[in-house]
Amino acid sequence: KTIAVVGCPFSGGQPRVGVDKGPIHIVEAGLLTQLKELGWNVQFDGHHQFEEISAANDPPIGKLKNPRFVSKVTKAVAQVVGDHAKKGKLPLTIGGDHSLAMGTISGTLDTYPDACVIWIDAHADINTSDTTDTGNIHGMPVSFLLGLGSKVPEFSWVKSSLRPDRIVYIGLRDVDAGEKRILKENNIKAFSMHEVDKYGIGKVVEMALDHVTPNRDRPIHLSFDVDALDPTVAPSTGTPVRGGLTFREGHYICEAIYETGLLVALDLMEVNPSLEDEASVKQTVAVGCSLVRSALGETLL
Ligand code: DIR
Ligand code: MN
Ligand code: MN
Ligand code: MN
Repeated sequence: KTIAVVGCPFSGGQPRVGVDKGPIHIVEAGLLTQLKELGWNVQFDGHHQFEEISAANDPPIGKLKNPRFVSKVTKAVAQVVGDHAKKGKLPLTIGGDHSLAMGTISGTLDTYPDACVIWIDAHADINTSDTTDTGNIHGMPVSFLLGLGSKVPEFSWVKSSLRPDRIVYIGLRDVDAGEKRILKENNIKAFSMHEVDKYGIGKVVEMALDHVTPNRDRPIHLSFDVDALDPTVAPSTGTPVRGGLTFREGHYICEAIYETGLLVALDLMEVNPSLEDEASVKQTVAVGCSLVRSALGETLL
């Protein structure tokens, strides 16, 4: 079985420079070799190349910042991810900021219309073009995939066929008021850190899987924002929030999803090697690599 690695050096969905260097550091840290050692065939055609659209040529559409740039890049990523998936490969997309998931999940849904999404994050990333306070599109990909909010023609290509009962969150702890309303109104299942504390991670993952794939038969797209982890575990990320997943809780999620045998696509997002000191960067990059290994079959024994 082949992993197709899609490196996405992209930061246009949020304001902090450096998250575009995430995939470069993660590949340089040896992830591809590590995956080969797990027995995978690894295909890597180099980091995704795209022409930047400068902010001067990309004024906001409504509140959305860098809308044309984000749309162009994520659309290209949707195509690449979809092509790999249709050839039976497992796309691993390394970000870059989480707006990229508009593309990766569109590619997955195009290939597997009945796929479900497990979204690991401190944030719900479900603001609409109407509710967003920041205008940063990395806080909105889920709303586009669900087809919520006012339509933005620039993003009409996004697969908006994801059903609200086919996505589940784990790790939330920084959710905007408008997002809380959207989650409630659409009955979207979310396990915040409160539920992780209450039930333990083993039970939470089981309940999450029971929600999106009760018969354990639907393809799973795992989208992992490294800021789901506690900042002591993954410090180098753009919007750290205290009180996050431990090292083991993060890895357990990945291991348990691998064990289902249903994983068809994986995102690792928001590693920013320009933030915090050198040791923190090294630690965050290493954790990113080990999360991916766990999701792709590495076991402790
Ligand atoms: C905030 C922060 N909810 C926003 N979101 C994210 O900008 O919409 N931070 N994703 O990482
Ligand atoms: Mn986040
Ligand atoms: Mn983010
Ligand atoms: Mn995110």
